Amino acid sequence: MKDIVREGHPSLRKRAEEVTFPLSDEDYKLCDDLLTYLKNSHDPEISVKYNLRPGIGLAAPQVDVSKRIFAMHSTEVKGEPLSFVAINPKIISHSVEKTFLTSGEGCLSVDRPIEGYVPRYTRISITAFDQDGNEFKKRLRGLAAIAFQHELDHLNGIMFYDHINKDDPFKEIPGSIQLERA
Ligand code: SB7
Ligand code: NI
Repeated sequence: MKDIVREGHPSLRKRAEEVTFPLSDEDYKLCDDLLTYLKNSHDPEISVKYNLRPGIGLAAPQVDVSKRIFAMHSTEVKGEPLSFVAINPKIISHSVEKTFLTSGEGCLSVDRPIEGYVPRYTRISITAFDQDGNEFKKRLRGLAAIAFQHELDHLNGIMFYDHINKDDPFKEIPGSIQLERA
């Protein structure tokens, strides 16, 4: 897999292309690589050896592939372990309630810390396709929902800081609950 591209790279600002099935061998491998990267980034030995920053998600445009694919992997989220690849993902419904991480968001494609609240839906229902072309549905909430929305934004050329209030980054977000990261 190619290196993670950083802010200023045009792939991060494009709308990524819909994927068709069956996947090409190349796309199939890309899915594996995205998920493997995330798993490795959580491994204490591998992450140190290869200098990987831990991430809970990684989207294809971040490795300069402008396609609607991302992976998510987290052990932080309560309940079932969260680890999947999402192809042509969609949010089919969402709560009115919003949420935000009190510590803000970060991005593997952004090397500088950017502070401020990023409003997200607290609960979302999503559909996506897996690597074999099977559609699946999930309900996500809290950190998992936040991460999914962060990744979906990458497929639409949106960066997390686009959502931060420029005049007052820590301005209260109406109708929202705050989420503290463990
Ligand atoms: C904080 C970090 C992430 C999502 C939500 C809150 C993901 C960081 C890794 N990424 O750059 C993935 O696009
Ligand atoms: Ni990101």
